[in-house]
Amino acid sequence: MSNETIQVVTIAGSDSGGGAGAQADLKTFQARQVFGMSIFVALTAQNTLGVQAVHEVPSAFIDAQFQSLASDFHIRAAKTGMLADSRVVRTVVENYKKVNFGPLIVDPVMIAKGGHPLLQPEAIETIKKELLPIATVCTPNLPEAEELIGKKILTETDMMQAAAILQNLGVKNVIIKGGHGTLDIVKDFVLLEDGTAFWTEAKRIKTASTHGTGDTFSACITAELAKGQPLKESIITARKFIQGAIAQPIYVGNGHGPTNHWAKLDDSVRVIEA
Ligand code: PXL
Repeated sequence: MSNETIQVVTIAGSDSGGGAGAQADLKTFQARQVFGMSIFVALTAQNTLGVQAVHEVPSAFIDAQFQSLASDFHIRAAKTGMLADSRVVRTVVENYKKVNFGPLIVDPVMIAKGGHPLLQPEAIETIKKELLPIATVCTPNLPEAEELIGKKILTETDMMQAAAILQNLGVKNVIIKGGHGTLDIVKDFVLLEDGTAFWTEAKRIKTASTHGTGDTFSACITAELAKGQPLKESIITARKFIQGAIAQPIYVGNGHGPTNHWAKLDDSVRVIEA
């Protein structure tokens, strides 16, 4: 029978180094047993030391990729990663509204681990006004959440307020990731559509190999949702997957290495109802 196998798509940039971007998403989809597809919106020449060049994909070719997938496959969930600029954000939003790709997970990627910008600052408003209102889940880290709400996030109360502000922009569910903080325990705050909230917490792992962490986390949520898991369980599974992918190292490159997509779920992650 056609199209019964669970299919998902990442709408993202290519990381030639294989640790982040669409490559991290596709590896995560494979590890989580869903069939992964990709719509490339930008290409990076990149390794673990940094981003050496960026090449954007023309809108007509982004349209063509959407049409190719929409005309053949049954995609049950989608995610976005690097979107480069306003033109790309708008092209993705217009296409997404025309197709039926299921829930949309928006990882608002802004800068690469080494500091190279992956989103033009002018695109932040477009993300807020046009992309977040059609998103099911948004997964900013602390610096991204600060850019989106326009203020500093210093405390747990600030994280809770940031999630509420983002939900008011139209995204149904918000995860504020705490990994860019400094505490030994990393806490993420999750605000769900029905107003309930919870925290996840896990030990910080001292490592330079965290390239592609956000991509891997959001790709895992996408995979679990596509399999029919409820959102809360999908988020907890993704937190266990990324904890494992950071804690069970692989050794690739000389800089910020990738996470391990072969890793087993790390059950040390705790869930605290808010
Ligand atoms: O990890 C965020 C990210 C997403 N997409 C691409 C990237 C990166 C980080 O480097 O290169 C293409």
